[in-house]
Amino acid sequence: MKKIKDRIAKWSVLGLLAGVAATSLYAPTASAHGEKSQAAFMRMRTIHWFDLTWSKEKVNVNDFVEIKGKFHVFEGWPESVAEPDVSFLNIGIPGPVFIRKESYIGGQLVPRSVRLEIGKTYEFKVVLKARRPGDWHVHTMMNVQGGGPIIGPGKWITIEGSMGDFKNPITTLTGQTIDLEDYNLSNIYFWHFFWYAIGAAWMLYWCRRPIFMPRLLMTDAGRADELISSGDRKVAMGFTAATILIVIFAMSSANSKYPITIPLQAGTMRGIKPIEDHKATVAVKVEDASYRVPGRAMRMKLTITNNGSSAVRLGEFYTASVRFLDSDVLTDKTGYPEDLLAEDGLSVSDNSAIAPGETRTVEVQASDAAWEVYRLSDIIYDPDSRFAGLLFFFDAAGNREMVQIDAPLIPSFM
Ligand SMILES: [Cu+2]
Repeated sequence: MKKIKDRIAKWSVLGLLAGVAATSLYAPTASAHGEKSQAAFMRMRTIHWFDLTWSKEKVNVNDFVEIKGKFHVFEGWPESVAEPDVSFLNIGIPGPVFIRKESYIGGQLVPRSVRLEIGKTYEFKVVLKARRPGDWHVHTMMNVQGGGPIIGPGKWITIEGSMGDFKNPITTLTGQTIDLEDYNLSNIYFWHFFWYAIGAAWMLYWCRRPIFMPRLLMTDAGRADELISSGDRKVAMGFTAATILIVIFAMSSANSKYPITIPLQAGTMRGIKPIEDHKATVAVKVEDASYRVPGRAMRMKLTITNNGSSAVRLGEFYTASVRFLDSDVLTDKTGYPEDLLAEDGLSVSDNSAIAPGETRTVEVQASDAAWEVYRLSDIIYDPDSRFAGLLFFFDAAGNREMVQIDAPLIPSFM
């Protein structure tokens, strides 16, 4: 019996050590931050982010980074996500490692929620100011009331320097320049400490005498009145009067020190300007689309008609942040996040130029590890097996035509 007990003890100590070692030595860096676990069909069928640029990949504390781009609000918005009537252009970062200095949609400053229209394309710009040193994965994202976060592509940006140097100056309309990083902090410390101290003093006043048993017995014996003396009453009145007086005095002194104050500014902004609609000169019909389970690719059969005046080739298919390019037609020069860029992930059965007026049916395959890494393959678990995306066609001069596609996506198991 003793032997078995010893053995159990020995093995549990070993197990504990192994557990501690495994958890303390294994510290993976997350490369995506939330989007992978979202339903694939929702990522494909809500917002399409494209033409993204990042002004810098490495900055010092207090430097600015500008993220620009466009987003298209997909026509076939899912029922399970509320329509983007109240949306907020946000930035996905682990806390304020940057501060958001400015954000614009359609040239308009958007510090508040906005109303977006389904089917429209908008231009946006976000200006960030570096605050905390480190390597940060920065996402543009849209918060939709009743829908949650819709996360765009994330890019690693390095901040160097020391957070102690960070400054956030603003000039108020009363002509005073303050640093928002520590403005009003000492005042908040003072008043909270002050009232905590008064609360503690009130408790201390009573706790100097025996607190529980003698008082319980006195009260039970019907002598409760003797527990509160006339001196106690005076002290209580003093506390009451002082509290009210301090509140009134402090309020009037706050009013005289800050005579001009305004309420919090809020309210959804409507009338945000989308990019002018442009009727695509290329028409695409998805005949069918499928993907292998398991697998890293999806394929589509597309009937493409060129209604334009110059010959075009298919250069890119975008879905859910992943860009599949045909390197013969398009190479990325924007520094798009590597894990989301399939530089040669798009293969078209016949990608010779489609002449004006010509119609051609082609087999297109979009394949990359990102399909699995970003769990687009998990559409097999979704209750709506339809995809959506953007196709980009280019003519010889480099002019681009964007066509949105949307079709059922059928798994194939054999
Ligand atoms: Cu991330």
